[in-house]
Amino acid sequence: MKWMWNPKYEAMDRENLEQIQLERLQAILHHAYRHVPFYRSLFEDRGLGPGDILSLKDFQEVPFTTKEDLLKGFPYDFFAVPLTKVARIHTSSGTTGRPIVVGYTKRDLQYWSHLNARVLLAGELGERDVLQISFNYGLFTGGFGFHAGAELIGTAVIPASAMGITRQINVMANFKATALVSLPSHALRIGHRLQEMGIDPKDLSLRVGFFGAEPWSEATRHQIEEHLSVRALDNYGLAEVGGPGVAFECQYRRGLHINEDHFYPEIIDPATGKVLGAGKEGELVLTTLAKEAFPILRFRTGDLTSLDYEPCECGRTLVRMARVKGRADDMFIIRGINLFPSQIEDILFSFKVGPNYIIRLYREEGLDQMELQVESPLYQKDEGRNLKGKIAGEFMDRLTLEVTVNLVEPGSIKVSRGKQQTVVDEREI
Ligand code: DLL
Repeated sequence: MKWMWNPKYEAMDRENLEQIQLERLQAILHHAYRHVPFYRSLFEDRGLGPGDILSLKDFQEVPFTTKEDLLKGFPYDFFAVPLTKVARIHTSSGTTGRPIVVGYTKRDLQYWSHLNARVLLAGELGERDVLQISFNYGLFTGGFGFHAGAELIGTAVIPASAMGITRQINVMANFKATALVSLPSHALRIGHRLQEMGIDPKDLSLRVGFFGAEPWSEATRHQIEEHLSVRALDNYGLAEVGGPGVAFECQYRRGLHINEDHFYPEIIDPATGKVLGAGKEGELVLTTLAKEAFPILRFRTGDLTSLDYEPCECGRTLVRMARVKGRADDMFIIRGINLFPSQIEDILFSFKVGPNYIIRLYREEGLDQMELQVESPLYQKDEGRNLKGKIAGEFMDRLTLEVTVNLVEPGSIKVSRGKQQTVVDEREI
């Protein structure tokens, strides 16, 4: 029970846990049915009532909710409480003006802070620690989510937020940060800059880092651990179900424990929607079990993983999800911003370019970069330079994303017969 924030739930035997899940599911189904017209019609279309779900197995009758559904409900259609009861609003990252808007009641915020405390305590964070949070404090869920969790534990928090790498390093060194919360790619950049500055990471006070919000690999973990002299732990979450605090690694690092008393996980075959058994890889589907403002039923996360129900050596019985293997759709994440190629296309095609283009993702000194190669008759002309600047400006305006635009000769981009491969990802994660 050491290093568990809520041992009662984190180490509960499965029979009791499933009973709690079922009771909470039934309550959330009623709540969603009563207060969100989308769910009411979803049920009615199938001739189902929320009272028809008598077991976890029955729950598989409930249709999925997708990102597209949520976008159609912009901004507040999925809120299950009036705005007077909403205490906080965040959004999913990576948007073209219509993000997925999520809300929290006071109680949701309380629960959320406990869930993040679980993540941090599993990394043995305590009152003696100084935690630097390098996630953006804003509409993104990362900064505020971890902040509240750390405050519960009683750790000294440095809300560094999104500032430049060198300033992050100065703060880290001067304030003697012992722990770091950031994107893994951000930690890599910090590591590279430390090398450039000739700073030995062992001279810093860092000992543990909590990284998430984008895919990363074991290879990246090794690099971060070496360059920053920290123990690196993975954590997973998404705005649609509340932000960070959904799943986290313990010190054994054999998968990420899902906070199952708050999120009911299923793995489905992304092509057929069929529920797959333990150990099978597929798309993660999540249902919130206790959210008041923004309950979500069977949300298709798009993230590919598998579930392992064997109890862990740490004593937690919470199921473990494997490190996210990739996406079931074509979403990609650049510097923590989630994007679909269609969003890039929307901006590109508001200019007279195309029809073919390539999105090249690569990394320079640890920093994600995006190059857009797009066909245009102006590719060798002076006006071309102007056009490139305008396109890049539009990306900055609409997505706060720095991109390099290169115009290429019309017809020079190879068109494939099947699904066009528009994203070339050269980043080693
Ligand atoms: O990224 C919430 C978060 C904040 C998680 C801070 C962890 C730490 P979104 O912006 O909605 O929310 O992006 C969610 O990011 O569906 C995954 O595709 C991806 N993702 C998040 N964590 C991981 C991870 C936050 N540990 C989307 N490994 C998710 C791989 C991750 N992918």
